[in-house]
Amino acid sequence: MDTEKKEYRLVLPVPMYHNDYNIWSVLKNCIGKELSKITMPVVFNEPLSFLQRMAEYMEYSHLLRLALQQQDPTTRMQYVIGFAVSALASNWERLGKPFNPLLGETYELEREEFKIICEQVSHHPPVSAFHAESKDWIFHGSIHPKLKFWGKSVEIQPKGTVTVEFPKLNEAYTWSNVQCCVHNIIVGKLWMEQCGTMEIVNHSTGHKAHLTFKPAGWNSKDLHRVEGYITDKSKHKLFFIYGKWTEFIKCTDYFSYEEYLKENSHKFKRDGDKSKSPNDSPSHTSRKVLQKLNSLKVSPFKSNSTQESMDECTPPDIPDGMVPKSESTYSIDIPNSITIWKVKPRPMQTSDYYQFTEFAMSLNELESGMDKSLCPTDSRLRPDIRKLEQGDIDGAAIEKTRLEEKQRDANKHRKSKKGTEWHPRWFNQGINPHTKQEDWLYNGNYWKREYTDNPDIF
Ligand code: CLR
Repeated sequence: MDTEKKEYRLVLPVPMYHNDYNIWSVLKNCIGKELSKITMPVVFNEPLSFLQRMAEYMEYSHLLRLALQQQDPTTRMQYVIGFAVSALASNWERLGKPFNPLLGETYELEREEFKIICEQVSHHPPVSAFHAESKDWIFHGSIHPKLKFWGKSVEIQPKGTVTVEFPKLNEAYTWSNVQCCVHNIIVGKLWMEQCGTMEIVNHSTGHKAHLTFKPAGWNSKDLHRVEGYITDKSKHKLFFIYGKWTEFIKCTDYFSYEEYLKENSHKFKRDGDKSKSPNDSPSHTSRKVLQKLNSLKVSPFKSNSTQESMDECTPPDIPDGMVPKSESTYSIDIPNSITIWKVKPRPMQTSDYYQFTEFAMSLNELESGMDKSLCPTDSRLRPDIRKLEQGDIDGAAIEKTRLEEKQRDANKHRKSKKGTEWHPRWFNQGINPHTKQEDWLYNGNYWKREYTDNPDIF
């Protein structure tokens, strides 16, 4: 048996090419278009496919093992919260665009504690499905990232739910990820935040976690903050959860939190007053953007966006081009708290490697022996991603165009011939028994490693 601990690569083969292209110069011609249909120059990409990016949810999967070790469903919920939030941590400062997976592309990852298989199951709309399992848990879901372009920011909603199952306990949890906003598309340095609410439901016991990912405000005190509580089935608040999705998640009992609030109420009042300053209204920022958009004869609010999503992640009052700084002095520590999750530091040279985490660095590695076992549609075998990873930008661009054209031709061919519709190989569309909603469910066959009739997508 394999007793030796496997070692994975810690950096990419070459440092990235730092481009000084302006993203606005590409996107200004694309307002109103569906962003998944826009071909972006390869210099805006990071050398990973979105399927590999999805596998990054697994970085802290040991939290699911810890969850299962807890006797009490409320403490299990705490670790599931830790897992759900930690899954988003690798997004911090990652502003490269992962490659759009090709229809039928797959990605597998086998690690000590788990294995995961991902497949691009639909191209328009783009839907990526995944199924991960260990001896203790199953984690699966599908993601359909919907991009909306507001002018100075891009809003990405990862539609779809994810499910964690603990078969030994007959317990299942589901939630949906919050939306992500990329700011400063027109001028300044890009930055990103995740905001909105996340509700994690334990379908067996009725416990719920209600988490709010806060948008950065004027004084940036809330940048990256996550806050919320756990309730039982009769909606009693049991625990208070707080932290930052980029750093840590802590938990304390709800009584300690209320006591803490009472004792510190003077602090919070002052902060609240400040944020309601009367001269918050139409900022210099938005006026400038509107002028710019007017001159292009487009309305930032006319695209196919809805008002409802506008409310979740309102453009912050941060002056154009500026990046909010997280205020480290404002660090709450509430009595009786325990730390559920803490982020691992990024590798030293991360800024020369697309801000990758150590885990991300290893995802496109062709490990020894893989050439024999890998499914021929695996992301690791994509020539455009490999070329970008090796620093060959021109080669990557040529390959990317070739693959996209090849995909278009194949689609056209299938459309013109009856009985040749596309069917994913490892997932079937079905109803998620917990949410009763449509989902993509794994058919259990991938790891048999019988890869015949592979579509020729590369
Ligand atoms: C965020 C976490 C979600 C799943 C998800 C879906 C789409 C991803 C997004 C995450 C992170 C940001 C992302 C986006 C697709 C494109 C965008 C990678 C992982 C990058 C930053 C590209 C932005 C380029 C614009 C400026 C055009 O659960």
